[in-house]
Amino acid sequence: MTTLREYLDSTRCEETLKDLIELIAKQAEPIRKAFITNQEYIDAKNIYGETQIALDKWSDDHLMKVFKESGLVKKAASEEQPDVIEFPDAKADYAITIDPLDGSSLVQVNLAVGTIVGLFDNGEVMQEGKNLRAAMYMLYGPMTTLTLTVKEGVHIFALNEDGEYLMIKKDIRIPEGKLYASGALKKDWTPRHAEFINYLENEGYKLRYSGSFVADVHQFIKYGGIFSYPAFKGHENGKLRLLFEANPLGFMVTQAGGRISDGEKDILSIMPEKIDHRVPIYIGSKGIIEKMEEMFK
Ligand code: AHM
Ligand code: MG
Repeated sequence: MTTLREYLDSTRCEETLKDLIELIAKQAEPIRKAFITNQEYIDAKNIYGETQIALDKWSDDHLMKVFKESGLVKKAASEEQPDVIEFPDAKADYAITIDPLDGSSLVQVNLAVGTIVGLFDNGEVMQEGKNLRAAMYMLYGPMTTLTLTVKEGVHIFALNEDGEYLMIKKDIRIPEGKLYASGALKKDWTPRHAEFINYLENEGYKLRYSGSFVADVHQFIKYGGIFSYPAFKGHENGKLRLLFEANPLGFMVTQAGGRISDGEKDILSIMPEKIDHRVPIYIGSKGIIEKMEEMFK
């Protein structure tokens, strides 16, 4: 089986990018370990007598330390922090957008969560998603997997007992499957969103929604369909964030032949106005997203 390094060596990635991708992927192990030691929330001691902090904060601190020490990351924007972090000593020009632990409310019930990463190679984080150089996510489920694109297809690797990632799926293409998901309360949906969901149900689409965006999208990549977190009453821009959630996964899905839309246009062409920029999300199979955009006109 092809290891992550062997795969990276077969691509057009420069050495520093390969090193950075490997370094980030490796952090799945310490993050997974912290699931046990940091299970409860702030100001508590765990069974080993260590002081615990919320796992999403722990993952963020850990990853920022790794980025700083790597000397490869110039800037990072994290869902856990209000400002862009700069690493002035960096010798490379990579800029990272990261959701250290997406779906963190599910950690305490042992459902799949993940780390979502977008990688730019021109030192800036505030730019359109279509400029990403690479995107990746680690999913902590029964297996730890890494889904990766360096603009040469989308591939999935699984972490084995020796801490090595092995390729388990090559060149994923999203089929036109019949799954759907929608966030927000039904009573708060816009009329056009409600009408679209009604259409999907009449067409035989089955509901799949876990509360972890990265885990849900991972499922839609395999089976196809449409995941949404729409605009809803009092939240014209929905809940999910452009930089940390929409762009990296939208880029990934697009590389696999799917699409991401805000209901009207491609999300990857939106210029972020602030770090916390939110956006209504429709992501999944190309055909059904085109149908949705047509219905929304
Ligand atoms: P988080 O990054 O704080 O975990 O929030 C994002 C999560 C997504 O993973 C998920 O799709 C959504 O929020 C679930 O929201 P809700 O609880 O409103 O269904
Ligand atoms: Mg998140």
